[in-house]
Amino acid sequence: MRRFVALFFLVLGAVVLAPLSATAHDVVESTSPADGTTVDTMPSEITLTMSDDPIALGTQVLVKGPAGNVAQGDPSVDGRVITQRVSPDAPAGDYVVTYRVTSNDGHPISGTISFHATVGLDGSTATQGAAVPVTKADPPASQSSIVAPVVLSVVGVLVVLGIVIGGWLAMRRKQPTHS
Ligand SMILES: [Cu+2]
Repeated sequence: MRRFVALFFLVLGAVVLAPLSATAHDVVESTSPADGTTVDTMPSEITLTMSDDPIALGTQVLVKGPAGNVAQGDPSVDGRVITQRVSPDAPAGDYVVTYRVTSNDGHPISGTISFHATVGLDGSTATQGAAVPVTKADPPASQSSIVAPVVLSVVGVLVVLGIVIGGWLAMRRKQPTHS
């Protein structure tokens, strides 16, 4: 019985702790340019600073403006910072940066930031146009990834508890009674 109790708590611990260790995935802490801002001159590179070192594999950054996507070459990953170079032909105007990054825990993170450049790298100018819709880095995914494992943990514990108690009762019942 003592071994049985020890095994039960071992399984219980594994069920409760395993999902919790996988809940914290990285977020984009800051960007340059910052989301929703106006910059005087179009930057020659866009940077995203993550909360932890991302996995370089699968990193994608698009910089879409009046002339389409002006991202030049592949993004580079240096520690927590992802850098995307911008074409020297990038005009002034409204830009939407769409990123897809592989979090340290292997989860993909995607989102967009927007900014306005008053002067382009090509020397053109643009007054601020209509507000560009801003989408924050996937909050529904991060919320569900915290709630779901906790719910699964509780369900898992109840299932394990049921199996253990049921098994124990069945074993007791099967034992021959001494008359
Ligand atoms: Cu994650």
